[in-house]
Amino acid sequence: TSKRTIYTAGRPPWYNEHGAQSKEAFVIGLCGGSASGKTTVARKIIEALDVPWVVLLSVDSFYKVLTEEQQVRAANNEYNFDHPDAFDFDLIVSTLRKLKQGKSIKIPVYDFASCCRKKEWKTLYGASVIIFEGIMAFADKELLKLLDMKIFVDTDSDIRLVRRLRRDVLERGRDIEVAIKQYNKFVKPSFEQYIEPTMRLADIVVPRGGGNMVAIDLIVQHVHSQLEERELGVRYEQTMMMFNNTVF
Ligand code: UZR
Ligand code: MG
Repeated sequence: TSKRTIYTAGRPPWYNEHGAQSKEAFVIGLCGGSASGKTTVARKIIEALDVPWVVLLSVDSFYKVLTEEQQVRAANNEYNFDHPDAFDFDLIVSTLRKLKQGKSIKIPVYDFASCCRKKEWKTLYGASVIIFEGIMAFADKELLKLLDMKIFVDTDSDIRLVRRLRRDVLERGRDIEVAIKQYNKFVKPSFEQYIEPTMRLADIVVPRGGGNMVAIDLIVQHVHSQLEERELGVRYEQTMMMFNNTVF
């Protein structure tokens, strides 16, 4: 296996058009407004994909640790958690890049009660498919380069508002007035300014969200064909090495 084939023209079949090895994990970026149904779409994709190694990674894990002054503002509901500046994109990009290369990574565990990272980080192992979801999944140029398929979940804002309030009040124990105030002050303007414009970066827009099984089926078909293509690359490489062993 030490002999190398010299290519004089074209690119080896296991390299993609950007000159990178295409045997990396397939990364799906999943963006959409708060409470648009991103997690449901991700879960449906994972179920329908039916491949053993899938990882779901959330932008929510990468909130920045707040300074004392920011913590005071957060306690008074004056800190904007829906702004791109609230996220640690450097850590997101380096982490996702490693995971894509098949390396194991550690992700921070964010505690919304203290607005801090917990002491213990969570270990994730490489997968064949990575789903990266969050309101800011398309908000960084370097991050976008890592995404092989970009999906935007487009759910009406009244549906999102109702879901968001229900989740804040029933699941997160927040006061309804505070939740409404936060929605109007931060969630809605940030959606309009930073999230909705990134819809045009998507390869696929899924109207309505998790109930749209036609869209989910189409997405899954594409991922399956991409995985097959990558496995073909592996088989071709093995064939070449066997050829070399036999001939030389
Ligand atoms: P999504 N969020 C929480 O409040 N608590 C959590 O545990 C996770 C998320 C909020 C977050 C942002 N802001 O507005 C929104 N805060 O949910 C993003 N605080 O999450 O995409 O699931 O709606
Ligand atoms: Mg979520």
